[in-house]
Amino acid sequence: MALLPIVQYPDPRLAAKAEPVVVFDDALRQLAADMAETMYEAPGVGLAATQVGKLIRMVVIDISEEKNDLHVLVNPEITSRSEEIKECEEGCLSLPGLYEKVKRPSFVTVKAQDLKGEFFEMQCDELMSVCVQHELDHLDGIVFIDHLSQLKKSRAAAKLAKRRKEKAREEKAKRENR
Ligand code: K1U
Ligand code: ZN
Repeated sequence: MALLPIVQYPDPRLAAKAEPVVVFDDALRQLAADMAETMYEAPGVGLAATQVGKLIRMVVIDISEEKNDLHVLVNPEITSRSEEIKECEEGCLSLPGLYEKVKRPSFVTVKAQDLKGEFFEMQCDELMSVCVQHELDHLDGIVFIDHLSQLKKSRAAAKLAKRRKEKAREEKAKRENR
């Protein structure tokens, strides 16, 4: 297994539409295992293949406290969305440290394939619903701040840039004090 580098916003790969998976082989299973390890290590509750620079339609999700309930969704599609909308705070491993409220349907049904190509369906609510919608957006080149108004998005991007500058400064100071 291997930890994979996570592509950081505004890398243009995050804005690309991912291609459907057509071959269900050992290489796909290895990528899913590496993505899961990367997600657990980050730590995060989801990760899309797009975020590790692979433009294929696969995501991994585990929202359990114990980190023992891994879902791998290949070629996922939302087949129904509730009319009810809920606003939840979201984060993203490609925009670390940034948290913003996003409005999305409260409940969704997702159809996907597993690593053998078998179809399954998931009814999602609460954090699973938010996470599934967030991860599926990544496969369509959408990041969570794209759901904000232009003004809020520019403020969020500025906040992220400021945070990155501060972090770089802190790391430089740490290196110089060594
Ligand atoms: O797609 C990603 O970058 C993963 C993202 C998923 C997500 C989180 C919250 C709302 C919507 C989507 C993350 O996991 S960000 C990290 C995070 O929020 C978290 C980390 C550890 C435990 C719980 C949450
Ligand atoms: Zn994300």
